[in-house]
Amino acid sequence: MTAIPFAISARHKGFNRAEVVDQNFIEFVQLWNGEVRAAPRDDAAVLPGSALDARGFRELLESQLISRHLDLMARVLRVQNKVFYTIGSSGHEGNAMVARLTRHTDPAFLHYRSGGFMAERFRKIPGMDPVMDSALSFAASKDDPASGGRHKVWGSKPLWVLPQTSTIASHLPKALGTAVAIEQARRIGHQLPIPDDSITICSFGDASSNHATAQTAFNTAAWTAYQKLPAPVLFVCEDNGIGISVKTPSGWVANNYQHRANLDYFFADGLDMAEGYAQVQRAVEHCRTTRRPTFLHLKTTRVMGHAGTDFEIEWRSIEELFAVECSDPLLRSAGIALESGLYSKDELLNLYEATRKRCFAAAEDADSRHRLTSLDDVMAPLAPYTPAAVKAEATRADYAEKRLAVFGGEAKLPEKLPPRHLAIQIGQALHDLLAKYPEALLFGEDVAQKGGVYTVTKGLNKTFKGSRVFNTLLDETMILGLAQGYANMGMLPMPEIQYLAYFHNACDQIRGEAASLQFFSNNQYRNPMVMRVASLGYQKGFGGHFHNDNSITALRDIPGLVVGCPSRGDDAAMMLRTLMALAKVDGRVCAFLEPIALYMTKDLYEAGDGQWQFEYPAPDQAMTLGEGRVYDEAANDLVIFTFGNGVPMALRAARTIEAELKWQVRVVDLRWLAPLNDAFIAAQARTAKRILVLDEGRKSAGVGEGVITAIVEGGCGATPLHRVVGADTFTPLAGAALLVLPGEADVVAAAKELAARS
Ligand SMILES: Cc1ncc(C[n+]2csc(CCOP(=O)(O)OP(=O)(O)O)c2C)c(N)n1
Ligand SMILES: [Mg+2]
Repeated sequence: MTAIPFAISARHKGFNRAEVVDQNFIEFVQLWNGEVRAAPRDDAAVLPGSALDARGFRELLESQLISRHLDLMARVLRVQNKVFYTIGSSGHEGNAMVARLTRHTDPAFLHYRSGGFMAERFRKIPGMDPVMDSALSFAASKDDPASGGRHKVWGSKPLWVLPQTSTIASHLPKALGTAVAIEQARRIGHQLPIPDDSITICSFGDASSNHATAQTAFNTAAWTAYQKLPAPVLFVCEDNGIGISVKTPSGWVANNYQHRANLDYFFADGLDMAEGYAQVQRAVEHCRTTRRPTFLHLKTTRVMGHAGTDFEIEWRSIEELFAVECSDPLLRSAGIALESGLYSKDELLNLYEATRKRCFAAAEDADSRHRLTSLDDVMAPLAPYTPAAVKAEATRADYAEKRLAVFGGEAKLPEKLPPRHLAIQIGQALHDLLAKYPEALLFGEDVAQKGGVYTVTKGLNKTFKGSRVFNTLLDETMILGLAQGYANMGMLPMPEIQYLAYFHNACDQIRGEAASLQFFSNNQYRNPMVMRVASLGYQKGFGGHFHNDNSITALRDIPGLVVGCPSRGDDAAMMLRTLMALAKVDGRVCAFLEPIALYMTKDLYEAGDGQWQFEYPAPDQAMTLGEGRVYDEAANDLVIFTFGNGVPMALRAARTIEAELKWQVRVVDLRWLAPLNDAFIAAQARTAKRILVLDEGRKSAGVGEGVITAIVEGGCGATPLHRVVGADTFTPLAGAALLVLPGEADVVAAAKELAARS
């Protein structure tokens, strides 16, 4: 190995380390006086002892240089407002080896320092141009093929690079989920969009490896392999020894992962392609052939700081900076190029400058293209909705044979049976949907043999078997990561979250990840799913806050997410059909909130009246997104807007109000909580003399706030209005719970208050 002259970097004490790194390369080549050790232009075995041949090395070097010059270009053009992102890949260009040794059909979930990887992967499809495509992304151009100008992401539809968010480690669960899905497809007879022996690649930094979201993926990968189940994921930890300004303790990554059972550790020198290539190759081959989770510890460095805004010279010593800059892998690559005789000094410098020119030219071209200039343009891929196709899909009932088999004959079809309550009808609807969609999967904690805590999923595991209905390990982040993985592979996942309170510790998997994929990929990638969540308060079985969480605020503001909440069994069945159709047709991420307290509710007014049981809707029945249910449309003395537990509560209160105030009361079940149907709400409000908003959630940031806004903005702000809503508190155990949640008496009292006002 040619020694890298420390003196080169040391002579540059400038503030702009990008310029220093750039100059280092040029001077390194100019001053190189090593010996040419291989026969010049020897195409085979250029690098003694290396698996790399001449062509391989040339192409990798070219990819590394493209990545480097994209970084350098970004630093220059950022200040001219032609480029809007300066987190670079400099020092990590060795990851190009991972791209070369894998296939473009191996789904990749990449660290933000993946310029080298991308440039190399672009070679896999002739005619693609990594420089122009990347420049368009840097410039936030509408023509950016990855995100349509929404973000600088590493992404490509033809190259199977699913764009990632900046939330470090958040992509590890879905990368593992995709690996699990690749294997599970065979077991459920699902045709994969990629070859059966594909692996997934997931890269991240050394500091990120400590994150809880990374750890859950490592743990689940090992948990899977421990049971001898395949999980062909290649975790690539790009270890540059630092996270922004915090150093990773020396040796920590190796120490932490070298001996983890069922996570097979490999090391590769990403700073030196002569050494590293065969090491990366071993890891990739191990992952592909054994189908075991593989941890590739790739040694990298970080030159030019964390981002363009990171002036390292302000917070670390110049000696340390010099040392880091001397470990620049491009200097090592230049050394290999020269000592192998593959390039003369002039040829190498010419290539270096030609690549610079190419990157600047592409950037100038990108700067002249369209940008996103209207809100409609920005939002176009966020929440696709094709109502006619969704309706056709939701009401498609061409699976009669399968239904007969699942339910056990004509007479046992649920629509032929007497009216039933919510839990039963959700179970029946899930049977129907698993019959309708062979690619649908249902999974979560305790959902299989036990049928869930409330037996809603009872029988599904028996009917559809363990590869379609199964228990997961106890980890909500991973449940939702798995869901994204299955969806990435074209399946229709229905993950269950056991209680709404426990959604919150995995919220980012929906908020930051699943719901954002269509947006950041310009709708080229979709991860459709229907997440079922046992939700809300008032239940008599389990008390206390965590089984009675009444806040859906964390779901309401997630862009693009659909949230539905039925109050009765027939609505639940029809809503589920629509949600699955939204997922299938438009790729939407959906949440289905099941009010636990209504699971077993059979009666409405009096014990034994059976009035909260309904006939199961035939499979060609569904409801439209946003369509509410109105009880007593003609009544207008008082209109109560509500959802979930509030619906039967409002209907009971309405009886008292009718008796005591002689008002005709209309109850409006919103059913869809996100997006709220503002037009529907306003239309109902317009014909109301008085309005109550009954929201079982909390006062702050609850659904009620949205309903009132829709009423006011719909022009009905002058109508006497009152809100009945939960308190801003956690829910206590036992009877005290009813002090914080709205009750029937509160609804009646609120109506009387309105009466006193008018
Ligand atoms: C969840 C989360 N927390 C914090 C950040 C801010 N942040 C961005 S990069 C970074 C350091 C990551 O270091 P490392 O994983 O070693 O990657 P490197 O940048 O060194 O390649 C931090 C803290 C983030 N993006 N996401
Ligand atoms: Mg790091």
